[in-house]
Amino acid sequence: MKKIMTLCVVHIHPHVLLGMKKRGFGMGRWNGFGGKVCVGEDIKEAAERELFEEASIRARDLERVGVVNFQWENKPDILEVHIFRVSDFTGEPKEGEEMRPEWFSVDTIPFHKMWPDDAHWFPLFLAGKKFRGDFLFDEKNAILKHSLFEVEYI
Ligand code: 8OG
Repeated sequence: MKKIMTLCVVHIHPHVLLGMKKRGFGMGRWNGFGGKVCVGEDIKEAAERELFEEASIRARDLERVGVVNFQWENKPDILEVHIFRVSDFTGEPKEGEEMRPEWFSVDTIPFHKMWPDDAHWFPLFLAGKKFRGDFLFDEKNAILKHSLFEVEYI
């Protein structure tokens, strides 16, 4: 089954806002803010809602820049993650039940405490590119196979 997910990375050069995931899937990793798309909302609305729920900020300018599929060996599910760049927002990032937000310089992004695919697509993200990708993980979340390419339109 395919699950559609969102992921917002606030990028106000030379900084990005990441959140430490405090519980559930991806716990202990820094990541952007996002989650599942609910019935009745479109993907962009879901991205805006999750950003507010997890970081207490409202996107004023968000653009979809990537779509990446994640699959695990011997598992039927496909996560289709829609990645958004947020380049303006209102409010103050605030810690919630799920995430602890923190600003990082683009030179010190903590890739060793992030999903392993992030080291692949973040450079494209930071360079302002649009991209599509596919990643296959093993049961320990190590990358077995991947493809990633720049696209003109997403
Ligand atoms: O609702 P939940 O917290 O489970 O949503 C998971 C979030 O994690 C969602 O924003 C999508 C995102 N996500 C994955 N896989 C990966 C990944 O491999 N890398 C990154 N950076 N984010 C991911 O589900």
